Amino acid sequence: ENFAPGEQGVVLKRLCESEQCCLQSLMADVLRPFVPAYLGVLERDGERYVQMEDLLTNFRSPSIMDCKMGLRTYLEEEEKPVLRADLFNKMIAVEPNAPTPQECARGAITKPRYMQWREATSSSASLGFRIEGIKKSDGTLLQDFKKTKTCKQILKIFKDFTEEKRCILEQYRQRLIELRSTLEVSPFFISHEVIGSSLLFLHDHKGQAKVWMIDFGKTLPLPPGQILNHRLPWHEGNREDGYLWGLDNLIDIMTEAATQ
Ligand code: 4IP
Ligand code: MN
Repeated sequence: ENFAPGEQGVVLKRLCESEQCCLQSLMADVLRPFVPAYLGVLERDGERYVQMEDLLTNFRSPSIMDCKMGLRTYLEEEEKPVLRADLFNKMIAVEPNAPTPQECARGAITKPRYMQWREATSSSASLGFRIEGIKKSDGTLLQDFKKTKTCKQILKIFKDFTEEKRCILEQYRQRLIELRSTLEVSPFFISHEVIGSSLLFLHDHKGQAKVWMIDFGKTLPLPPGQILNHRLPWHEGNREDGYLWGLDNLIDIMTEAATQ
């Protein structure tokens, strides 16, 4: 529901101001080669869309993996006491015993509670990233990763995803290492809290493999002068996101997959 069909090579995503701001600033940052090109705003049927480069166009029936980065996946300002039955239902669908007796009695939980449970049940809390979904080149969708938590499980998924092709795994590893060194010098990255953003992995049978940063709807600029480390633990108020810590762990697992 967030996307609309665009011209050849262009993705239309429902406009979100914080995302648009990020894409715009990223075009002038060292991170530019790691994000889809921003192509401006388009209005259609009263709805505004951000236009961006379609990353898939250079690939022939690509295999796609989305990894959500960071140890925290919701904004601190989302700490609202709103009780939501839909999130309670999503929780019990994965883990019937997860809610407390009080939560069961209410049949509802808050968003931070849901998001923290998602982080703890997956690898977000323990490794600083999690696998969200995979689409194989034949079109099969794999989305059952909500309980994928350990390095060993992730290693196996990386190997399955790449069919253990050394050349693919090695390109992914190289690209992630380049991304890390670029993030470490990026004026954009040091001054933004990056929440709920993903790394998009794409490879095809021609043997190309690449990674991009996507989804900046919850990436927010810090007040002037404030910076983040991106490797420190989060505590209420420090706004740390664990992005680089997660990337360190992701690179370690990709390296293991590439060297076995
Ligand atoms: C979803 O949980 C994802 O975290 C969504 O993030 C988030 O949207 C949803 O919040 C939350 O319910 P599951 O992945 O377990 O389904 P993303 O958009 O990155 O997939 P937000 O709005 O936080 O981006 P709600 O509030 O939309 O339900
Ligand atoms: Mn996403």
